[in-house]
Amino acid sequence: MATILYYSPNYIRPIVPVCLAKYFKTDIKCVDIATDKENFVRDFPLQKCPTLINKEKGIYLTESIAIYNYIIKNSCPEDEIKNLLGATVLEQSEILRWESLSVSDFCTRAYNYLAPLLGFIPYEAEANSKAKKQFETVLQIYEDCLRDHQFLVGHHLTLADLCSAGSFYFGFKFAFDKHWSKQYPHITRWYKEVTQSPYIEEFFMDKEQAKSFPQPPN
Ligand SMILES: N[C@@H](CCC(=O)N[C@@H](CS)C(=O)NCC(=O)O)C(=O)O
Repeated sequence: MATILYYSPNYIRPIVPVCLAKYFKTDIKCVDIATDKENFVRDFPLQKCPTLINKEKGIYLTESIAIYNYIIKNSCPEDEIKNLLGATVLEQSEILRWESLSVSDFCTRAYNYLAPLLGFIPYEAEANSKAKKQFETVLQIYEDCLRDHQFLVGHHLTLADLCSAGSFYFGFKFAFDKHWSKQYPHITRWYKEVTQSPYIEEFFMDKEQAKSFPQPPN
């Protein structure tokens, strides 16, 4: 029985785990939840992606960070594991910090601000203005770090960058236009560089930046 990594093309958190499973040529089978809904819903009552399962081997994982850890530690040589996950306790902790920020507060705040502008959920002016400020706070944390550093942790690409770039994808696809990039030049420079890395370039190579930022409904 193959190990299954459940994803959906509609969700961002599974983007990089799927890329890594492919990049490392693992035998993990990437399955779109829409094609295996019954098993997915039965095995994963939270119904969130990504998830990883192999009942025969006793593998049952939810939560992106756990799945990143499993894929990387099982799939690449020791020196590459150190590069991606950190060589020292401090590096490992800093990488985990960005992983967690990017799959939790970043995603939540991006959704709260952008989803009403994109018509995914109802728009309410006061709530959206508050959501905008909250999202800008997390964006500024990235911009400030990347103003002084090429990558989020240390001097080379780590999982902090890959995981964070995955979370930025919907923003760049639906909202972060050229005007936005002028406000956030360091995030934009970093995003271009990280999404061209061999680990994830296959997914990102044909993806274009948003042409305009969505505006509140009239
Ligand atoms: N804490 C989980 C969150 C997973 C999550 O919320 N995934 C989204 C896709 S990016 C999802 O499955 N959403 C479906 C839903 O909320 O119904 C993780 O880090 O993996």
